Amino acid sequence: MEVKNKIILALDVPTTRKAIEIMDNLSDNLNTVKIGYPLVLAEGLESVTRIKEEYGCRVICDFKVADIPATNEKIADATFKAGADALIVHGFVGEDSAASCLETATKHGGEIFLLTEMSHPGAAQFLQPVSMDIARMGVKMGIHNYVGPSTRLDRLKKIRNIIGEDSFLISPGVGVQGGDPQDTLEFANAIIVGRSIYLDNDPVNALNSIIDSIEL
Ligand code: O7M
Repeated sequence: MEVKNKIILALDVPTTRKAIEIMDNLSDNLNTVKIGYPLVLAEGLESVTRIKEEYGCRVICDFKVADIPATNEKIADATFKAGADALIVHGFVGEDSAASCLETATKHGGEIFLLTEMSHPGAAQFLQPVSMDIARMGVKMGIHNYVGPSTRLDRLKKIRNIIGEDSFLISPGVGVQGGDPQDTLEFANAIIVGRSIYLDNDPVNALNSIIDSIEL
C-alpha cells in the first residue's frame, strides 16, 4: 500500500459537505483518507461512497469494530459494500472476532487494520497490558496492516518489532495529541492526521508544513 506523502487524513468532520470542501483543497497531496463515526453517524455510509467516487482515493473506515463474530461480519459487509477499501478492527475482542472481519474483507477484496494500542492517556489503563499480545495475535493470523500510537514511540517500536518490517503500520496521535510526524515515521509507514489539518485556518498550508517536515 503506497500512501501519498505518508499522510492519511482523518476526516472527522460533521458533514459530507465539509469533507468535500476540505478534500477539494487537499486531494492533490493525498491518496488515502480515514472516515469514522463522526462523519458516518451524521451522514450515513453514503459519505464513504461519495468521497470514494469523488476523489478516487483509498478510504479506510475507522469503525474500531469490536463485537461478536456474527455482528462483525455484518458491520464489515456493509462497510465494504459502501466502497471502503479497508476497515479498522479492535484486537482486544479476540481472534474469532478479528477473523470474521478479515474473512469478510477478503471476500470483498478489501483489507483490515488491526488496532493494537491506542494513543490517548486512557489506553494505559486497560489496553496497554495486552497490546503486544494483540500484535502477536495479528501476526499469527497473517494480518498485514496495523495501527499503533505515535504518542508512545517506545511502544510503537515494540509493535514494529513484533509485526516485522514487511507489515504495514499506520500511526495516529501526531500534532494535537503530541506525537511528532518525523519521529513516528521511524517506525510507522504512514501517519494519521486530523485536527492539525482540518481545524487549521489554512488546511493546505497545514498539510504542506507537515509534508515539508518529514523525509519522504
Ligand atoms: O489528529 P487527531 O488527533 O485530530 O485525530 C486522530 C485520529 O486518529 C482520530 O480519527 C482518532 O479517532 C484516530 N485514532 C487516535 O487518535 N488514536 C488511536 O489510538 C486510534 C485512532 C484510530 O485511528 O484508530 C484506528
